[in-house]
Amino acid sequence: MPPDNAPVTHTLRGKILLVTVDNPPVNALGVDVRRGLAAAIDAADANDAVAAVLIVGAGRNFIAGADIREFGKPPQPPALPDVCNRIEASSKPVIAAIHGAALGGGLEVALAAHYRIAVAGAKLGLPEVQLGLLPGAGGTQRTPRLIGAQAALSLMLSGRHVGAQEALSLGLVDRVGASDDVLAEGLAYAQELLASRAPVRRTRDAQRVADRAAAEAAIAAARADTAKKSRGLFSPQKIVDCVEAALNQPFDDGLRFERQQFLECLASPQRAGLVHAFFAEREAQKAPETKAAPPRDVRAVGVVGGGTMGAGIAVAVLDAGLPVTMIERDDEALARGRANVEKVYDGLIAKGRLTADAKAKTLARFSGSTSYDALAGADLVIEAVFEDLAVKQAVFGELDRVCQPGAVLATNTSYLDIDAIAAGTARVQDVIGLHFFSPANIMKLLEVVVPARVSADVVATAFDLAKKLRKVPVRAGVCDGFIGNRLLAVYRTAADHMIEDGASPYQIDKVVRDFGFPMGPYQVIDLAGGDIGWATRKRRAATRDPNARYVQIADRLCERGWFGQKTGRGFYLYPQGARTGTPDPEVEAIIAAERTRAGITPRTFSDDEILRRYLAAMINEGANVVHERIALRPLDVDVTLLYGYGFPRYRGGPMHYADTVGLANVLADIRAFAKEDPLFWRPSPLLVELVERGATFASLNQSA
Ligand code: T1G
Ligand code: NAD
Repeated sequence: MPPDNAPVTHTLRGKILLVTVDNPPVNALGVDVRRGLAAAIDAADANDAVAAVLIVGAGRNFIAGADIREFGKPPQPPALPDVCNRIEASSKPVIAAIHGAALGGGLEVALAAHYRIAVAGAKLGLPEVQLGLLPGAGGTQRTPRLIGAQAALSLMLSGRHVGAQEALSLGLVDRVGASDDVLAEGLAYAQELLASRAPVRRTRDAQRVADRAAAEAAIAAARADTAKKSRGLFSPQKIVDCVEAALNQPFDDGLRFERQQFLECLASPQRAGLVHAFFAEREAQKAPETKAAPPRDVRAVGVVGGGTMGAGIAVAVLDAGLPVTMIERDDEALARGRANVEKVYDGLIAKGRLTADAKAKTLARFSGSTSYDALAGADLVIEAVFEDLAVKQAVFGELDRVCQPGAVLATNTSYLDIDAIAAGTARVQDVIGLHFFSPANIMKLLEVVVPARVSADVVATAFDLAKKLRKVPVRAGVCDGFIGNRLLAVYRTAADHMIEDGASPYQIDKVVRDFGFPMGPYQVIDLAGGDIGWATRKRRAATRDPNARYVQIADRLCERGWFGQKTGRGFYLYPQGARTGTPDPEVEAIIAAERTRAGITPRTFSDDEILRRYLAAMINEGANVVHERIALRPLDVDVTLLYGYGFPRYRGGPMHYADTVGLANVLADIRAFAKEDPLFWRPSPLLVELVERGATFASLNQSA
């Protein structure tokens, strides 16, 4: 009998052997859990007093999958496919009773069982594709047999979670419990099966994939779809290959084929990038202040400014179930602010994703005013007015006057000095930066910008709010552009230098897209509006280093009013409001004229050189923000670029990517580029130090 503190224990309940997986925090299938499960089935088979086996999870989940922390380490037997085969081969009926998460290997364990019951709140899924993997413990062979090829492919290629009722309708489970007491429901179901002399029923023998025509059509459709949509991802096609094997090969041959494909995915750098992203986004949510102080209670939120950001922020807060009070300058602007909020919900109704009734219920928590006194009861206020220091300081003066003691005062500024904004109040300890990204109700990233004199519980409150808004928070220090916009300014400048030196903006955009970004830098400018960057450049002109190279090409376009999609042309042409631009020969002519003005003889750039310069600029500035503790760890830079700037997730972020190409190589590139421009290409002291020590950025990712 295993010791009580073993991650898997079993005890006899009448004729049922109750097997409990208890491996906090999510019952991941680490080596001891795998051994415990196999041993439990052996014990059941060897004990005549046992007529059936019931597997449950302790805590909030059934089993959340393989232990992701074991990936990349030497494998320890038994492998999970063998454990699943052992469960399936049991001579006694095995029942899985599911609550919380049954994901990846956790669902595969349940599929290897002979019967499955789920209770309300359960979430079942095969999300391995999100980790660059595939269900490698029989999932690609058992799932199609149980629910058919089309449903299995949809589950495995999307990685989405399904609830108990949908799992029942799909055929993933046999029963949904009447109550959410998983143990009671599991035991009752096992009793019922025993009473009805239910036989051992092996999923490998299920026949849903036998409908060849349907299966072949589903496989062909999935193959075409992944070719179009997988954007460089490695494992989706392999999932389709495995389901095809399930259709065409005997179970054990299919299982061997699956194992081979799984091991190839495991060895792929994409798996390493996606697993890094998985843990990095969870680590980013742990700032020192969140451990030092509990968050303040936030039940009512104010938003000042109802423009692009204010409205999006209001929607994000409303969607989190909180009441919002919006403040605007005047009635007309307030009406515009409310209309901006309503527009989001009307859009959802038009797409059939929201009912008018639900919209009305949500907007019942929205109120607006032109008087700041309306914010007297707010626990937290987010300011999103014009990007002007004096305007913001005036707003914070008003907030200081009307807000209750202990209210958190946040600014959504993109670039301004938050210490200077706070200094205008008598409560600097309550002022913080909450930098949302447009559209604020969609973009997951939230830079929590920590000024010098803010109190720890205010920072903790910001992180807690991020969780409520389902955002991914990253702690950032105060500097021009914080983490994301600071890096953006540098790698965008590197791109501008290449254009003036001979590259085409269209070539650069293609190289960046081929690397995995959804858009290149010039498509992004056209989407966001060239006028925003132009205003920033003009604001910075007075303090710009006169020795620094300044490329004026974007200014030439803005002077013509070519701001991008919103004006029908920018770096690209957008005829009739097209969303995809076409290269513009007039832009190339302007670039040629600028080269002549700057006395530059253009040269050709290979795609490889463009990519190395673009990423070297990004990585080097990433190292600078870590060196200056604007970002506490390289993973904070990675999470920022992944969630706010389109960095391809399977590459893990710029700092993780730098480790994969080798910091010495990145530094060598920077030193080579510095020969032509030593002012722009100054190697980060941190990068130099790590290379000298033979260390990696990953070595700095310990808990903050
Ligand atoms: N392995 C190791 N640690 C895990 C883990 C896992 N599978 N899942 C979660 N954790 C840690 C996580 O890092 C965090 O740690 C804590 O648990 C709580 O997680 C062969 C190969 C289950 C829905 O992809 O989706 O099976 O930060 O903050 O919001 O086919 O975690 O506290 O130190 O996310 O309540 C497939 C991944 C694996 C599921 C819970 N499984 N996990 O969400 O908590 S591949 C998955 C989740 C596989 C087989 C293949 C979520 C959750 P810390 P959390 P949560
Ligand atoms: P916007 O021009 O769309 O909206 C600003 C709103 O503030 C206007 O509706 C205006 O009426 C209102 N306003 C101005 N002064 C006010 C006052 N004293 N009291 C109440 N309301 C007032 O601007 P935006 O794009 O929403 O940007 C707002 C802030 O968010 C800026 O600081 C900007 O830098 C920042 N930001 C913008 C983006 C973006 O992509 N647009 C992204 C992140 C952060």
